[in-house]
Amino acid sequence: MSVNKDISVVFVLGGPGVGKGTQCSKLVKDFKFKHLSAGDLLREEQNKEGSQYSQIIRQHIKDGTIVPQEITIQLLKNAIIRNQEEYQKFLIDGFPRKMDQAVIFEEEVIPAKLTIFFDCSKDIMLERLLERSKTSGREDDNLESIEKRFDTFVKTSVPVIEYLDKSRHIVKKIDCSKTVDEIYADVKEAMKDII
Ligand code: UP5
Ligand code: MG
Repeated sequence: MSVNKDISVVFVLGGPGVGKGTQCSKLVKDFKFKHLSAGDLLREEQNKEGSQYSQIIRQHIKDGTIVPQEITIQLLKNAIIRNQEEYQKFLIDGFPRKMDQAVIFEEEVIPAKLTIFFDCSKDIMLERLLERSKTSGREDDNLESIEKRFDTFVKTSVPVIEYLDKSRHIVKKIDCSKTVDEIYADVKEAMKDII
């Protein structure tokens, strides 16, 4: 089966802990979006009994590096296909975060209509992640992994956002240093043509 070309895809990008998942959860309460977090799909695959990818996913997540694109793209593509009868609009959270992923996904799955880029300082993201680490149970919510995730974001993922902005002209940047509700108001404004 293939992806229906009539669906709309929005990439939701930004550094670790900036609030991508939080804002996507608010959007799905108010609008009919399917929220697909690449990180959540990878964690689910990692924990699946008998998955041949468990080890490789676990290692990359712990090291804050990017899982090979073919694994993540296949998981996303399958999830879109499973949901495209019910949903017309998809929030793809935390993907693409490496150039090869961006190019292959847009060529072989579907081009995105819009990219929301959540931006705030590293200090704020760190504070949010350390707070979340008290309860999240995530294997990468520790200082060592968090530093590596920041490093990968700056070196590998920021160039993808620049590419989507300068070459594809589909990026809207949102200041995420504010409260959840203030940010959400800006998100709705940035997405008004799609919601
Ligand atoms: N919070 C949120 N907004 C707030 C606000 N305005 N004010 C105060 N607090 C706020 O939020 C983080 C915390 O902050 C929460 O406690 C929240 O309540 C609070 P959240 O919404 O969870 O932030 P989010 O941006 O979703 O952070 P997350 O940790 O999920 O981002 P990452 O990008 O680091 O994680 P992800 O799950 O996307 O990826 C994990 C790993 O998977 C990657 O490091 C990588 O190894 C792998 N991966 C790939 O290899 N390929 C991919 O394509 C995707 C992931
Ligand atoms: Mg998240």
